[in-house]
Amino acid sequence: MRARVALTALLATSAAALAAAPAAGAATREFWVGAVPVTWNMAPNQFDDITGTRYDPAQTVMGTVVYRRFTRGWRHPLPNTPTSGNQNLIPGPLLRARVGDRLLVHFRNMDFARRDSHSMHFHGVHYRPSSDGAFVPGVSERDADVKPGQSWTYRLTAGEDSAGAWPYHDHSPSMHASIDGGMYGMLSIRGRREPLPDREFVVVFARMGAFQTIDGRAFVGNTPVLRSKVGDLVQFDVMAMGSEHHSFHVHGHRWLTPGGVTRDTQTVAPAESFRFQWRERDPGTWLYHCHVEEHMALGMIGTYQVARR
Ligand SMILES: [Cu+2]
Repeated sequence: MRARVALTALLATSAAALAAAPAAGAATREFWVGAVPVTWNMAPNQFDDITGTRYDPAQTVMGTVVYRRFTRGWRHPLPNTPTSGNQNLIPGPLLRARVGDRLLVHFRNMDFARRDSHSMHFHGVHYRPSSDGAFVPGVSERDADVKPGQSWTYRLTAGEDSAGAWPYHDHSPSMHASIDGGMYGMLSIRGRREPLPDREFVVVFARMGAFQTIDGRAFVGNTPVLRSKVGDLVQFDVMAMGSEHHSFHVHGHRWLTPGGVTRDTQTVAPAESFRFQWRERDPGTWLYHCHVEEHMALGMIGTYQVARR
C-alpha cells in the first residue's frame, strides 16, 4: 500500500513536470545575435609571462567569425558578457533565462568575409526540429543553413530539466572551421527561485590554432581576469569545445557538486558543461587553469582576483 501511494505520488509529480510550464513568473526573452567577421588576436600582449616566451603577431592573429550580441533589430553591437568581466566576441553572448521562460534567439548571418553558412544549435533546452540549427542533408531547413544576409529565429523553452549552464555553437555545414574559430557561447538557465549571482564567469576551454585558449585568449595577461570581492555570490559556467578533454581547476577554493561532493578540479569533455557557485571569502590573486600540463603551457591559464570588501 505504502509503495502504491509512493508510486501514485511519483506519477503525479512526473505528470506535473511534463505539463506545460505555468505562466506565473515566466517570461519571453528575446536576443539578437549576429555572426560577424573579426580579426582576433589570441595573445594581444604577444607574451607568455610565465615562461618569458615572446610571440609574433603572425603566430597569434587570425581572421575569424564570431557570435556578437546586438540591440533589437541588429541595430547596434553590444558587449557579449557585460557582467562577467570577460572579453567580448569570444565566447558569444551569455544568454540568460529562468526555468519556464521562452527564448527567442534572432540570428543573422553577417559573414560577408568568408561567405559561409552559419547557425546556432543549443544544448539543454526544448525546441522543435526547426530550431535545432543542425544541418542534416536533405532533411533540415533554413535554421541549419543560414546564408550570408539571411536570418532565423530559434524558439526555445527552458524546462524543469534545463537549469544549468549549456553550450550553443555553429552546427551548419561550416561548423568544424567555425567552432575552431570561436563560434560558441553559453546559455545560463537558473531555477525558478534561484537568485542571480553577483558575478558570473564564462570559462570556455578550446584549442585555437597552435594555442590552448580560455575564451579565445592564451596566457596570463591575455586570458580573462575574473574579478569578485569578498561576500559576492560567485558563479562559474565552464565548458569545453573542440576535440580535446580538459581539466578545470581553481586555486584556493573548493565547490560542492549537485551530488554533494567537494571538488577543486573537474574534467570537461567537448560540449560538456557545468556550473557551480560559492560565497566568496578568500581575498587574493588566484590562478584558474586547465590542469592538462601541455594545455597550461600552451596558454590555458588565467587569474581570479578577489578584492577585500
Ligand atoms: Cu586542457
